[in-house]
Formats: sequence, structure tokens, C-alpha cells
Amino acid sequence: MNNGAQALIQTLVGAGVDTCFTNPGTSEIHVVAALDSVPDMRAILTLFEGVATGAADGYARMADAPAATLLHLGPGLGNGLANLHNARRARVPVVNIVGDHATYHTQYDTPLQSDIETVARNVSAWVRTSTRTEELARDAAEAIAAAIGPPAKVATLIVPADVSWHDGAEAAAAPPPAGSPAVSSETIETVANAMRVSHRTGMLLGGKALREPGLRAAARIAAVTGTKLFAERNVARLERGAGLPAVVRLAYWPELVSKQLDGLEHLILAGATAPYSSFAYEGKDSSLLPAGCAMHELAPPTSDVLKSLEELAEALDAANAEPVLQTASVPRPPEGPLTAEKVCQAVGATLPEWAILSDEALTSALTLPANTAGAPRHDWLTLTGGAIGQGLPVAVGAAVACPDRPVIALQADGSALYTIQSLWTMAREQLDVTVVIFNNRSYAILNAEFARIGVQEAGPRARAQLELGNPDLDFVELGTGLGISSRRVDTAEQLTGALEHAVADPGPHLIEAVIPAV
Ligand SMILES: Cc1ncc(C[n+]2csc(CCOP(=O)(O)OP(=O)(O)O)c2C)c(N)n1
Repeated sequence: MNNGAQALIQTLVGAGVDTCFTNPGTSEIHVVAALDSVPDMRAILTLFEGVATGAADGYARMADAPAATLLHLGPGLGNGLANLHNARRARVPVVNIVGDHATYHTQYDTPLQSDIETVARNVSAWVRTSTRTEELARDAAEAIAAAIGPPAKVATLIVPADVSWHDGAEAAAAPPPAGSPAVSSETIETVANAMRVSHRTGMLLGGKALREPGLRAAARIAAVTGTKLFAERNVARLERGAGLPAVVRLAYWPELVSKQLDGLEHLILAGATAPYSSFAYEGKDSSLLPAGCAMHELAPPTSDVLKSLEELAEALDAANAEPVLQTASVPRPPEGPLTAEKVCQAVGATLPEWAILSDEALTSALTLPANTAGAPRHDWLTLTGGAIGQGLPVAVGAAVACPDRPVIALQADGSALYTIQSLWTMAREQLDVTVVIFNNRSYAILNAEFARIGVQEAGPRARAQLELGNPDLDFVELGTGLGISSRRVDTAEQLTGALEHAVADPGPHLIEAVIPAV
């Protein structure tokens, strides 16, 4: 006979959820103990819950399947919240297992007692507290089914300690996932009509439309209609590089998006939502749609986007059109003192085939798309929910999901420090991740925001909130202390050499690129 914890893990593994990013405590100790009786579960310790949740996000983006997290009551879940927010925005499945005090213990309001469900609800579309050992496996099966969807979501199962430790449980099977709903033929026809009458159309692609089959279908439509292809700003995963159709990702700053979308009469949404500025700016419109541009929703993110694109291609006689594909071309290795742009060039010049780029380089990544467009085929994972501290954990999860693919984490210094403990998990699990830190010693984007609100010269007290010097951060010491082979580079030649070395020597590496603040 199993105890609840054993049946819980068996249920996860039975449904294919065989990876769990953990940071456990006393209330989860029976789940930890059960790991040795279910060896098919790979449990990976993280040193902060934001690493566990961000890793589950990165894993799901690459595996197209959920990982589990194991978190410690309300405070542990709360520590993981920012990256669960990003996972929700990435529209990926995650199964959180959160321990709680034993059911009879909660009445005493001991130190870790809190309202876990309220913490969970902000990010989880499915929340349940299991109350009986006999029902725990069934609850877990329902959590998995809810996470997978479609649509994919964050599901949180709260497990009181006594529900885990009692005997009398049996594993349960998760129901098979249903298909995503299809889009009506009227919708396809309406969009096709708009594209027939106007040649100034754009398609904003999101979700599965940004994988090869979706990109090819969209590019066939573009070959016939001349529509311009864009990717949503919050890209969870974009397949790109030589041999694939190229798309332009929407910029961050609203005025740049205006330039990108300028002149469009129709914008078609395929797996993406309407474009709005991330933040409001006084006197500026929140919508990024050009004046007079009509918007049509071909396929909401929750629908079968690929099928709708294929049906639209049929309707436009584009099913057999030749899509325009990105040609191979990489930048020349840069020379001289480092700048953010030269780091992007060096990445483009050395990017190995099938790399996974986890991009949280923020202001330093401005030229990354151009410098990697014709690089060998790769996947690009970006910050989906704007909560910084995502890049390194996502790299951990992507590397666990795809052990045969090199992961390159392009990481702004300020954002790196939210979840710097990720480096330790990379070292412990010997993940093939090369972390490139863009050390500009600044929260540079916030400096740019200052200029945008018309403040030319921030006062010393304001500046102190935006500069990361005094003391200067030493990422080589940080990386070394967390167990990663780490080096600092000051010139473009050194950087290219360090990247080539990292590519040739699979395993975790950290390269600190010291660059001027923009
Ligand atoms: C969780 C969270 N906290 C704070 C912020 C606000 N914020 C946005 S960007 C930023 C600084 C980013 O600095 P850095 O990562 O060094 O990148 P840079 O701007 O220098 O390119 C901060 C603090 C945020 N977006 N998310």
C-alpha cells in the first residue's frame, strides 16, 4: 500500500510529468522521502523558488509538456510567484505541488500558516487543496489535466502533510488531453476577404504560430498576399534562423512599434493578442495599432492556430505557394572594446546549430534579432510577463528539457541578480548552458524611462536607484562561488574566443562581458 506522497509522484510520472524543480521544507518531507520509491521522477533542487518556477516555465516551452514544482507553503509559493506570472503569460503548463501543514494543525496558527490558495490564485487557473489521502492521486491527475488543457495553464495543488503521510493511496491516471478548438469557417472567410482587398496587411503571430509549421503556413500566405509577418512582443518560443521564414518581433518602445506597423490597413491576429504598450505614457495612446488600421482575430491563443493558418492559406490559394525563407548569413566576429552591439554580433557569429537562446538582455539585446536572423537554426525564448529574473531559470528548464541542445542565456546584469542561484543548479546538474552577462552596471532601461518622462538629468538620489555600481558587481566571483567556470572579457576578440570555447566544451560556463551603459 502506498502513502499519499508515493501515489502523488507515481501519478505525476504516469502522466509523463517526470521532472520536478524543488525547494522543499518540513511539510513536503514525505514527498521528498517518496522520491526514492519512484526513481523515474527526476527531482532537481533549486536554491530559490523563483528558480524552480522559472525552470518549470523554460522546461514547458521546450518540452511542450509540464514539469512539476515542489514548493513550501505560502511563503515558498510566494517566492516563486513572479516567474509563475511569466509562465502564465507564456501560456505554458505548470503543475505546482505546494505543501501545507497537516489538516488538524492549521487551527494553531503556527509560524508558516498562511492562506496559500489566495497566493496561488493570482497566477493559477486551477487551485485545489487536497483533503483526503484516498483522493490525493485523483486530485493530482486533475491538476495535470488542467495544466495541460488546452489551453495550457498553471495549476496548483496544495497538499497537507497528513494527506501525504497516511497510507491508503493509489496512483490515478490523468485523462487524455482534448484538442484545441477550431476556428469557424466564417472567421477564415472574413480574414481572407480582408487580405484579398488590401495589400497593406500584417499578421501578428503568437504561440504555436511561431513554430516551424505555423511559420511556413504564414509565409505561404505572405508569398501570395504580400502580408508582413510579425511576432508578438511576449514570445515564449520562436523558431528562427537560416532556412525558416523570418518574422519581425514587435519592439518594446511604442514609437518603434508605430514605425513597424506604419501604413497597415489590416492587422490579423493569429495566436496573438492585440498590441498595447506595456506601460501607459502621459498623453500617449495605449493601443499600438496605427490610426485607421482594422484588426481581425483569425485565431485566439487558445484555439488551434496552426489549423486556422492552414485553412486561411487554402482559402487564399496559397497552400502550395513557395514561402520566402531566411538565407544563411552571420555577422563578422567583432573587434576592439566591447559594446552591447558587439556582444550580439559575437553571439551571431558563433551561434551553434540548434541552440536555444534564453534572452533577458533587455536594453543590450537591441541588435540581437538582426545579428542572429541568418544564424543556424535556433529557438528564441524571451521575457513573457515583464517580471525580470526569468532568463537564467528559463535556461535551466530549457537545458533539462533538451539535453542535446546548447543553451545560451543572454542576461542583463540587474535581472540576473533576482535569480542568480540558477547558476548553482546549472553546475550541479552539469547543464549545457553558457551564460553571457551584459554587465553595464546599470538598470539602463529605467534611465531610458527617465528621459521619456522628460527628465533630462536625474538627481543624485534618483540616480542612485538606477545605477548598480558602488560596489561594482563581480560576476566571475559570483559564478565561481556558485560552482560555474567563469571568466570576464573586456574585448570583442576575447568574447568570441570565450564563446567558441564554451560551444566546444559542453557544460555550464559564465562569461561576464563588461560593457558601457547605453
Ligand atoms: C520583478 C520585477 N521587479 C522590478 C522590475 C522593474 N524593472 C524593469 S527593468 C529593471 C532593470 C533592468 O536592469 P538590467 O536587468 O540590468 O537591464 P538593463 O536595463 O540594464 O538592460 C527593473 C528593476 C520588473 N520589471 N520586474
